Amino acid sequence: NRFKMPFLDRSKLAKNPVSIKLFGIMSSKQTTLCLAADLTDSTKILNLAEQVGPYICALKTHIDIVEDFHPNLIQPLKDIAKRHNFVLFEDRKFADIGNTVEMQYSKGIYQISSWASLVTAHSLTGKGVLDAIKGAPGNEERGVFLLAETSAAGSLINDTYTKATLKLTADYPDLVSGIVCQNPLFSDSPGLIQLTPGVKLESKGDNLGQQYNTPDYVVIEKGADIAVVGRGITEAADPVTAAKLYRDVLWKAYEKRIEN
Ligand code: BMP
Repeated sequence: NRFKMPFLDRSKLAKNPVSIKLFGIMSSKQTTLCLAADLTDSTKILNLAEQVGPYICALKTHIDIVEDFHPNLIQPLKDIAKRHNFVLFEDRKFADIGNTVEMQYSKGIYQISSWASLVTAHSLTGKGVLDAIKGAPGNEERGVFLLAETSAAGSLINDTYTKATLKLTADYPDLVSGIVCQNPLFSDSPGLIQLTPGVKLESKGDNLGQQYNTPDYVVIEKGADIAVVGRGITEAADPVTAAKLYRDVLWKAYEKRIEN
């Protein structure tokens, strides 16, 4: 099963090109850390990306929170991602009918499909979302992380929804990179990546329902392959030291998990 398999072995079983790339980056840079760069200022995002670039496998954005957004932000962000070898990941959580998603993904001021190798989507509206992302113009290399669970307290997602999401995933092996979830929902399908947000070394949550677990717990007990860390890094006194620390702790947990 995937919990005991090294990433490089799993990359051979992955069908999505971005997953294959991610497994390679994770192995060579020895990092499973995805930074949630939830900052509202372009320059701050670029500076942070440059500084923590060596320690992350992916940089996750919410591009619609950037107050001074200009398309000029994208090229330098792509350059930094290339130089430090990490993947750009827009956490758009698409959830509309396919036709609307296609436009949201490729048009408007953000033109997400032209720069983000990875995006998130809700499975709520079914296969149309995936068909839209698959067929829209933009970068050839694209992957989707489908939300099967959330870290939010009181989430309306239930077991039936989670199971149906996994079933949908199976129909799009070449498009779906992985699943966003909190529990080890799939032990087979080693080509799929488990992405787990709500990760922090300390603190139990925020006042808006976020629920945190520690890096060790999510990787060893809950099967996380990639851990998303936002405020644990962005709000640390020294974000670069914090990123290094999260990277090290997460990687040790992964090594412990695959150890026989
Ligand atoms: P933080 O570590 O600061 O709580 O940030 C978590 C990030 O992960 C946010 O960008 C949020 O949108 C995202 N996220 C989450 O927290 N829980 C989920 O279930 C899914 C998410 O994408």
